[in-house]
Amino acid sequence: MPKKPAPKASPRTAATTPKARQRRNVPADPTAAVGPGGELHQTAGAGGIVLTTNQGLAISDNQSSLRIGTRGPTLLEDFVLREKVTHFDHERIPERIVHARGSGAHGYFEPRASLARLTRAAFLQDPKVRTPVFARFSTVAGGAGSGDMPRDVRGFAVKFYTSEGNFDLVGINIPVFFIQDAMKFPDLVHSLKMEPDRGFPQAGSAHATFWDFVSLMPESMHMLMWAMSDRTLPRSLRFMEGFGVHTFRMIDARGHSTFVKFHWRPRQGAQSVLWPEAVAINGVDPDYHRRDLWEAIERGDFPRFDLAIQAFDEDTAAEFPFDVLDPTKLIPEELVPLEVIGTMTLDRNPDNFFAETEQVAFHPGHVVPGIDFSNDPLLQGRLFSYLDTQLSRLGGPNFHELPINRPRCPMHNFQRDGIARMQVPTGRVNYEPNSLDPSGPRESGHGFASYPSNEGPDKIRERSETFADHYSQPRLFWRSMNAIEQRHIVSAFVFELGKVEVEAVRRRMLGHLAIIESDLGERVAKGLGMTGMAQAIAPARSPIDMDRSPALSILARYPPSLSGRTVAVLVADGSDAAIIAALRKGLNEAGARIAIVAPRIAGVRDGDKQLIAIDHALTGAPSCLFDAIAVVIAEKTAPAIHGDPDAVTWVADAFRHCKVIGYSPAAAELLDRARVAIDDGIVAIGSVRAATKWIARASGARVFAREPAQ
Ligand code: HDE
Repeated sequence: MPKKPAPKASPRTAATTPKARQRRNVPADPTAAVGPGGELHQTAGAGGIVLTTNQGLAISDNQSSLRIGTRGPTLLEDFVLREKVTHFDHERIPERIVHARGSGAHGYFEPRASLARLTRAAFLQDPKVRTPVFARFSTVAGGAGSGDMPRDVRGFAVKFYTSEGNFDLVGINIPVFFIQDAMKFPDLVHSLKMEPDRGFPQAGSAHATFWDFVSLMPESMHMLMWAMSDRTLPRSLRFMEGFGVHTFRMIDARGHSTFVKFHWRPRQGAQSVLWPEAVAINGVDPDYHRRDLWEAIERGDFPRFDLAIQAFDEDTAAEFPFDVLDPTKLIPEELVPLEVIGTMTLDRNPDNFFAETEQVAFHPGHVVPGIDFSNDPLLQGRLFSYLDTQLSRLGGPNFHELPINRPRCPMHNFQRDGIARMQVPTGRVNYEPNSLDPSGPRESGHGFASYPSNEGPDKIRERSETFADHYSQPRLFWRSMNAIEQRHIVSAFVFELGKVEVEAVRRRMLGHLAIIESDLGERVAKGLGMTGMAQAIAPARSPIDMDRSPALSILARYPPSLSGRTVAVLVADGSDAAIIAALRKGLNEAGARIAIVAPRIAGVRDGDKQLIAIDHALTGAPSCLFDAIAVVIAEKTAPAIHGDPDAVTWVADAFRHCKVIGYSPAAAELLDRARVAIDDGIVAIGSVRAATKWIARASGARVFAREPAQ
C-alpha cells in the first residue's frame, strides 16, 4: 500500500519549537564546566535563564547543601534545600484506584456532517469546525508503574473541549462491562486488584479472588468472554476499538430523544498480539504501548479513530431480546448498523506527562446540551463517582482550573475559594440572584436541560427482570469468533483458571462455560484436566440462540496491510546492500517502519563496505517487539550469527509467535537451529524480487497454523 503523505501537524509539533527541541534533548549550550564536586555543569546557558527557587530567588549553588564546614552537619536554615526536597517529597499524588497506568495525547475531532437531525450538540453540527481533544488510554488493574501488556481491559477516555463546555466520553475497548449495578463496583475492583494480604498479583486477573467473585456473578460471563479473547492483548493503543458501553441519549433542538451507543474504530483496524508474546514484551519493554503511541505521533504517523454511533428509538429498543439499559449487553451491528459521525486525529504528544496525562480528570457527567444519560444503573453510579474521586486524587474542588481540565469556552459561576484556587475573581458579588452586578453571569434558556423522563414512583433496590439473561450474549460472542479466536479464548481460560488454587472456583466457572456453549466448557475442562467436574448451575433465564455477528471478530476484519507496523531486519557485516535497500524502500511504501538490528549497536558494514546505521542491538530488541522479521546475512559472517544464542532465540520466538520470517540463503542454518519448520510464512529472500514477495506475505495475517491445538 503506498505510504500516504503525513497529515499536517498542528503548529506546536513542528520540530523547530523550543519544546520539540527539548524533547529530543538538543542541548542549548554544549560547553560544560567541572564543579567543585566533579559534577559536569552546563555553564550559564545561551538563553540566559537563571535557576531560581519557587519564590523567584536566584540560586547560586544547586549541588551542595548548607553545612558547618565541609564535613559538618547540614543546617536547618538551608531553605533552598528544604524547598527543593519538600517539593520533591510531594511530587506524587494518589494514583487512580483503577486505570492508574495511562498514556495520553492531544488532537482534534472533526464531524463528518451535521448531526442536527439527532442532536443539538454544537460540536456535531459543522464539518468545518475542529474540536480540540485529549485522549487517555489505560490499563485497569495495575498501578501507575505497571507494564503495558497484561491481559487487561483498556480504558479509552476522550475529553472534547467543545464551544459549549467539555464533553467526556469515558469508555473502554470492550463494548460491555462486568456488572449491571454500581453497587457491585468496589467489590469487583477489590477482587481484581492485588490480593490485600500478599500484595500480588499486580495488574492481572489470573488469581483466585477475581475468579471467585466473577464465578458468583453470572452477569460477568459476557465480558469474561471478551476479556479472555485477544481484545485484551492489543498490538498497540493505535490498533484498538473503543466503546462508550452504556446507552446514551442524543437530544435534538426540538427536545426529541434518540438512544445512542458510541463506538471508536481505529482507521488501521484492530490488531492484537499473542499471549506468549505479550508476556515477553512486558519483560523487555514494559512501556511498549506508551512508547508506540509517543513515537507514532512524533514521526507524524497520527493515529486516527472514526467515531460511530448506533442510533435507535425507544420502540426499537423495546423489541430487542435484551435490555438496552443493561451494560452487560451489546447491540449487534447486524441489528443496528454503525454510522460514522466524525474522526479523531491524535497529533500532539503531551508537553508534560504529569501536568496532562496524570492530572486530566474525566467524568461521564461532563456532557453538553444535546447529549444526555440513560437510566443504565451502572452509568447512574458513575455520575457520582468520578467527581468524588478527583477530590481526593487532585486534592480539592478546583481541579477544573488545571490547564488540561479547563474548558476552552467561557466559564463563569459563583463557586469560590477552596484549596489551590487559581482564578482571582473581582468584585463584591459572589452569589446569585443578585441585583448589584447586572452584568454578571445568569441562567440561559439554551443551557443544559435534563431530558424529562416519567419514571414510576417506587423506590426499590431491584433490577429489572429484563437484565436476567446472562448467557445468550456470551454465546453470541463465542459463536461469532473464528476457530483461531476460539482457540485463544480456551487457552486464556485454561491459563487464568490454572492460576486459581481453589478447586471449587474452577468448577463453578466450568459450570458457567458449559451453559455458554458445551464445546467451550469441555475444551477448557480438558485443558485443566477437569473433564466432567463442572458444577451444575441453574441459569436465572435460559439462553436463547442469536444470529452470529461477524462484526465482533477481529480476524474476520483483519486489514491486509503493514501500515503502522514495525518490521525488523537482522544484519551483520557483509549483508547484501541491494536487498537491504529494497526492503527499506518496499516497507516504506507499505507505510511500515523498518528497524535494523545487528549484533553490535555501533554499526556494521554491508557487502559494499558501507556503514549500515543500526536501530537496535540484538540483545535489546527481542523479536517479540516486531510484527515480522527477516535475517539478511552473508555467507562469510553467517557462522558467527548461527552460533549466537540470541540470534537463535530471535528467530525461534518469531516462529513460535506465528510471525512471517524472511531469510537470505546464508541464514538457512540459523532457521534450522531455531527449529523452524518451513511453511507459507517462511520466505527465502535471495534477490530483490524475493524481498518484495516477503513484504507482501508479511502484510497478511500471522501463520496461526503453527499454534498448538487447544
Ligand atoms: Fe470507571 N472509574 N467506574 N468505568 N473508568 C474511574 O475515575 C467507576 C466504569 C473508566 O483515563 C475512576 O478519575 C465506578 C465503566 C475509564 O482518567 C473512578 C464505576 C467504564 C477510566 C471510576 C465505573 C469505566 C475510569 C478512577 C461503576 C467503561 C479512566 C480515577 C459504577 C464504560 C479515565 C478516575 C482516565 C476511571 C469509577 C465503571 C471506564 C474511581 C464507580 C462501566 C476509561 O472514579
